[in-house]
Amino acid sequence: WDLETQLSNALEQGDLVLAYQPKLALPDLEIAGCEALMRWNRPDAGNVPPEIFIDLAEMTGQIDPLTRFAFHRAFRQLGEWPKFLGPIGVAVNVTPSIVCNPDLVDAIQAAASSCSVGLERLTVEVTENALMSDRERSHRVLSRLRELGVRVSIDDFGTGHSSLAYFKQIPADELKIDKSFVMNMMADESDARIVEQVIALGHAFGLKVVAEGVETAEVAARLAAIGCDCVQGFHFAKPLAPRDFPAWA
Ligand code: G
Ligand code: MN
Repeated sequence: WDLETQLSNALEQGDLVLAYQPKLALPDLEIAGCEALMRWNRPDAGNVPPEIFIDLAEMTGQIDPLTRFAFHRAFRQLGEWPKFLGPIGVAVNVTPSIVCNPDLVDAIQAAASSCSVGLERLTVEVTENALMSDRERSHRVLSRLRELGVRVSIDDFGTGHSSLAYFKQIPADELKIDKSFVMNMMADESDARIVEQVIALGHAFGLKVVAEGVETAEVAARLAAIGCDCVQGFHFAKPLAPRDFPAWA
């Protein structure tokens, strides 16, 4: 109850911010883009983890303004970063209720045009479960976004409830292998095999494959060896404050 009230004030007070974690292309580790991750800094009470406040926002109807804020802030950020970064793209996460809502398309278009950013610089990340909650509507929204040039990424792949029957018609450009498989792949050969086969599956369907949760150089090297397209994780960078991103780059 307390958090719910605080969350509605947090947006207005500027306590919700985006951190940016780089996505790097293998094998050269060029910056392929970044993922915007929302953080809630409570001045006197410490941070609330995103798993908690995003779920809370989804349950209390506050996810809509939060998502609009994320798109707008992320687009604005692209315009604020120094030119040497080039026209890098940004990925924004959307929840189950949002991906089924046709208003998403208008909100994204409005945010992009008010910041003069092309839609081809945006990736929308959506989990398998979000897609499965209302297949028809999410399919329609994502297909429309792709027509406009937005990339679609299936997040946390391998942990949700999608089936192969649905997979073959998923309107997506990218698969992100869930970090639970990636983090363990040097210790657990089963995880390594899953990662390898998901890469093959993604490529068979013309998708780029990203491994998230890359925490060591060994994992990065192995991913490069088995043909993964992109890596993201603490080994390269934690989610960074906006001004730290160009410094890191
Ligand atoms: O589900 P999604 O991929 O959007 O989750 C991203 C979350 O994973 C972020 O909260 C981010 O801080 C975290 N994360 C990013 N890289 C790593 C990593 O290398 N290891 C771990 N344990 N978590 C990570
Ligand atoms: Mn994500």
